[in-house]
Order: sequence, then structure tokens, then C-alpha cells
Amino acid sequence: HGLTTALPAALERGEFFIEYQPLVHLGDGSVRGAEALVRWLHPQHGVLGPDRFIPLAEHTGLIVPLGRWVLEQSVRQARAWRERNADAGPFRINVNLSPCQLTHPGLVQDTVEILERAGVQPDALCLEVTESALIGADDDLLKPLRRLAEMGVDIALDDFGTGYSNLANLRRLPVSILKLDRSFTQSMQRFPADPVDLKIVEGIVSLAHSLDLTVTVEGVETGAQAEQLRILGCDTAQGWYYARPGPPERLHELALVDA
Ligand code: G
Ligand code: G
Ligand code: MN
Ligand code: NA
Repeated sequence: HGLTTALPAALERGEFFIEYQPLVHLGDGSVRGAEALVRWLHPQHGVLGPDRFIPLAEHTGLIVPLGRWVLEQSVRQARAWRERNADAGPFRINVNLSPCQLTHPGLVQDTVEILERAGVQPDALCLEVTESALIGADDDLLKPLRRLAEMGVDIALDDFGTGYSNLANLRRLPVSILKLDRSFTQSMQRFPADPVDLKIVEGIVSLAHSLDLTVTVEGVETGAQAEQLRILGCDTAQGWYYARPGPPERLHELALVDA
């Protein structure tokens, strides 16, 4: 595969870049942070989304240095936002971790070093792991996540609700945030929303809150969805209704408006 063999040189040449999508507090509409989403500006094919190259990077192991690069850039960006908006309250950065990064022995040390180099506190960072990556996870896999969580890094379960995980299993995981999958948000688009989906979201939110977890909803595209999910008790939201993923400058503008 041509893309696969081009990956290492692309990282060296600086062809990857990051877009940021804001995370908004559903109660007051303030911007609380952003998720980092990597893209590849390919010299022939133009901008490629992560779905086109993350699986290839996972297959070849390049995901480890690429993931480290994404983390480093994102953490530095978080610092810049905090400096510019000192009055706006804590600003947090969400970074996706692939399962290969979880099993890489350098994860904890790399993360600590990146945070220290940037002068960023661990509580400014949230690492997103998909629910499916943690299904059936044994203690060896959870240990690095536990260490990071003890340091103050938040761990979020991404795409929650799609992975058939045992809800009781949640107690075992060092997770503090559930990111409710986009499919639930889409279901809130119809009015009245599907009563079974309403009950499911209600149940997830109540379970999450009773375990002291925060609920973030993904894929919010309309004000009606945001309102419905706010009423159901969700805490933060992300989606095109607020902003598409974009360059870091866009977030400066959003954060300043809300400060
Ligand atoms: O916006 P979008 O098409 O960019 O994102 C698609 C998927 O790619 C998301 O589900 C996200 O989890 C994944 N993704 C985006 N950036 C990264 C990254 O830096 N690392 C990993 N492992 N996955 C990412
Ligand atoms: O990590 P994750 O799979 O959740 O990454 C988020 C993905 O969802 C990215 O591909 C991003 O571009 C996409 N996305 C973000 N907001 C919306 C939205 O409001 N609607 C839809 N359909 N996709 C979104
Ligand atoms: Mn994510
Ligand atoms: Na997701």
C-alpha cells in the first residue's frame, strides 16, 4: 500500500496537522476544552482523515511516534490557550489513544515527559480510549491507565454505548468520563425522540453520575438535540452545532467570546 510506506517520511516532513473541536458545557454554553483530531496533508491526495491512515499506522507501529507527536502538539496548544485565557477557567485537551499505544511500555513515561516539557498539569489532559479497546482488558492493560489516572489525567471511554460492555465492568476501569456515541444523539433528532433511546440515555446518565463519571455527548448537530441532552442530564457536548473541527486559531475566538 502506497500510503503505508509513505507514513514515516510524512511524519518527518511534517505533513500531519491537528484540528481541534470544542467541548462545550451544556449548562452554560462555555467552551471547556477541545478534542485533538489528526489529519494528513498528503502532497498528492490532499487532506486525508484519520480513518484513511490511523489503521495503517497501527498496523506498522508508526502509531506510537505519531501518537506521541499528536500528544506533544496538543499539550502545547492547551498551554497556549490557558495563557491566553487565564480568566476563562481551566481549559482541557482531549487526545485519542489507539489500543497499540495502550500496550506500548513507554506510554506513562512519554506522557509525563510531554506534560513536564510543556509545563502543563496532568488535569489539563484527557486521554480517550474506545470502549471496545477496554472490553475484557486485563490488569496489565489497565495498569498504565491507572497510573495516569492517579496522576490526575482524565481517561474517557470513547464511543460509549456501542461496545456491548458490561456496565458493572465500569467500576473496574480507571475512567472518569463517558463519551456517549453519536448514534444516541442522532436518535434525539426525531421529535418526539424514540422512547427507548430516551430511557437508555437516562439510564446511562444516572449510572454514570452515581459512579461519579461525567457524560459528554458527541455529534450534536442541532439546538434541539443539545436541549434534549441537557434535560437528560448530560454534562458536556461536542458537535457541528457548536463548531466543526478547525485550526487552533478558531478556538481562540470561541473561547474569548465565552470568557
Ligand atoms: O474527525 P474525524 O474524522 O477526524 O475522526 C475520526 C476518528 O479518528 C475519530 O474516531 C478519532 O477517534 C480518530 N482519531 C482522530 N485523531 C486521532 C489520533 O490522534 N489518534 C488516534 N488513535 N485516533 C484519532
Ligand atoms: O473520536 P471520535 O470518533 O469520536 O471522533 C469524532 C468524529 O466525529 C470525527 O470524525 C469528527 O469529525 C466527527 N464529528 C464531530 N462532530 C460531529 C457532528 O456533529 N456530526 C457528525 N456526523 N460527525 C461529527
Ligand atoms: Mn474521540
Ligand atoms: Na467517538
